[in-house]
Amino acid sequence: MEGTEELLKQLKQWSNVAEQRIREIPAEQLYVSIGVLFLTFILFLLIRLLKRTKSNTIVLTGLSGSGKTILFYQLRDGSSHQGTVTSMEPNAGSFVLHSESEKKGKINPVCVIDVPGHSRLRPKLDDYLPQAAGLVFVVDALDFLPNCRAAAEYLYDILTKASVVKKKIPMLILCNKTDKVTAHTKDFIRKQLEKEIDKLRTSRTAISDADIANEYTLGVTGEAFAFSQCYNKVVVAESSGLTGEISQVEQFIREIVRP
Ligand SMILES: Nc1nc2c(ncn2[C@@H]2O[C@H](COP(=O)(O)OP(=O)(O)OP(=O)(O)O)[C@@H](O)[C@H]2O)c(=O)[nH]1
Ligand SMILES: [Mg+2]
Repeated sequence: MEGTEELLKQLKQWSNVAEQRIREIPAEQLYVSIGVLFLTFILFLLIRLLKRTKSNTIVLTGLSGSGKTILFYQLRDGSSHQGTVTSMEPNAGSFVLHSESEKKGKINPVCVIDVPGHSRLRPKLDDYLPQAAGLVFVVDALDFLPNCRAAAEYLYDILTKASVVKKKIPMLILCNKTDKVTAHTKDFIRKQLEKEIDKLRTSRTAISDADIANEYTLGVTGEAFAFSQCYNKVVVAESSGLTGEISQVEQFIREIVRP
């Protein structure tokens, strides 16, 4: 008991001395010190924030059968591994792109995640979006028209997700399977998807509030939808996972994850 009283007395004495010392400091000096402390704190927060946003993850998404897994193999091994089957689990790997494996010097690896397109497995995408630095939405350019609506719906869902909008995650719409002459061009695919999303916009905003799962709305009201109106950058490119023509997707990846 006596010990506690003694300690309290001592503490009071110390606080009095501290108060007196602070009073003795000129006001300007005090403000400068507080300012410096505040700035250091802000700088520390900024460094933490910048470090966290520097992700090297690229997420491959798109409908089932569009060619994500073959692209994953091409990026990693430079080979299509003689075909694939519908994926039941995401594929993930951190590697230096196969086309860069001959290059000298240290090259930063890329973490690529291939999320299956089956509707039951699509919710897995939400697990990877927080760490995504870029998104590649793969479209089957060969069998495009019958799947246009479904692709537009999936795209709409992704482009209105808070995790994509808030972080403005850049997206590449990759028209795959261009090795076949009957494949549609990327301009045709872009225009069709824009038209389809425009229709979706009207129908989805007409649904009652309770049913709306989309977190953000797309485009400019009163104007026809175009990808250029998106909060994040959306670009279109072509590829063939089968023949290994993947330079455009590699370029997109390397613009985000610097080698
Ligand atoms: N002609 C042609 N066929 C391709 C190309 N890329 C993929 N395919 C074929 O398309 C089919 C589907 O390819 P996958 O890579 O398994 O498709 P996926 O997007 O991973 O499909 P899920 O795993 O179901 O989401 C396979 O039979 C491939 O051989 C391409 O560039 N050209
Ligand atoms: Mg797959």
